Amino acid sequence: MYFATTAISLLSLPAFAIAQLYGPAPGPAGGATSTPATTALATAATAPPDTPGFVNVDVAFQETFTFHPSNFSAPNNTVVTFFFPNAGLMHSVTQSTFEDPCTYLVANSSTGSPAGFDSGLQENVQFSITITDDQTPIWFHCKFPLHCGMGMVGAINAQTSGSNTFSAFQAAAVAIGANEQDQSSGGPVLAGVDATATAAPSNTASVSGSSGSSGSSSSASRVTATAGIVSFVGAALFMVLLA
Ligand SMILES: *[C@@H]1O[C@H](CO)[C@@H](O)[C@H](O)[C@H]1NC(C)=O
Ligand SMILES: *[C@@H]1O[C@H](CO)[C@@H](O)[C@H](O)[C@H]1NC(C)=O
Ligand SMILES: *[C@@H]1O[C@H](CO)[C@@H](O)[C@H](O)[C@H]1NC(C)=O
Ligand SMILES: [Cu+2]
Repeated sequence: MYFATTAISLLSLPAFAIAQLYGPAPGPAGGATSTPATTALATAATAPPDTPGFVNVDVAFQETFTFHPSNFSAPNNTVVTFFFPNAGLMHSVTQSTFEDPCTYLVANSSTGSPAGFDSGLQENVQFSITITDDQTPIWFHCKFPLHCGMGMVGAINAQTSGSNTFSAFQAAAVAIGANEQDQSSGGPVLAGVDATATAAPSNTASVSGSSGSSGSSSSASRVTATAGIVSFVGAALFMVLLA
């Protein structure tokens, strides 16, 4: 109950408050809630800058329940790579539809539509999709319990005005809130509608699209990320002591 209430109010909190609430997994799913934070933090990865033909997205950007960027355009053949952190909490990149933001897009044999892409629940990996039709919006969410209902969703090539915007999609996810269906198992699924995943998530040192010079800056950002998370863990412990 506490978490559900928190979830609804998260969107109206300032970023630092969200960071303090971004803690261990709320439920037993994943089974890794006892992973020592200090071990997990050592290899946290952040998305390098985009290069032509490649878009890099942070999953759980700065320890918030968001993708960053969460709403962007990408022409045909763009490779979009999602960078999952290793911070003791799993996430996914799971295709859905505008109509059902927090529900995996299953294959439809009567229309011949393939299943949506799905990274499965992951941490400390990278997962890429390739845009195959830039004329149709691509909608996705994180399927870890409660995350979608907290607004952890994204859109690629969404309309910029009218009814089917990214804002409307995210609002629909938040309206579902804690009532989303449990779908934490399954994946990875190498498929997709208007974008296709071609390889399983993996923790590789180099990713297509990241430039050769990103190595040093990425270790610098790791240090920053570690310092930030250490302070948020400290703040969380403080809050526990107060409670
Ligand atoms: C989404 O991104 C597009 C650019 O791709 C932008 O034009 C639009 O205003 C954004 N919409 C929202 C709701 O942020
Ligand atoms: C498949 O598509 C048909 C026609 O659009 C629709 O009526 C049906 O509900 C879909 N089935 C599933 C499982 O989504
Ligand atoms: C991208 O590919 C789709 C599917 O083949 C096609 O319909 C669309 O016109 C292409 N977009 C551009 C800008 O050519
Ligand atoms: Cu998530």
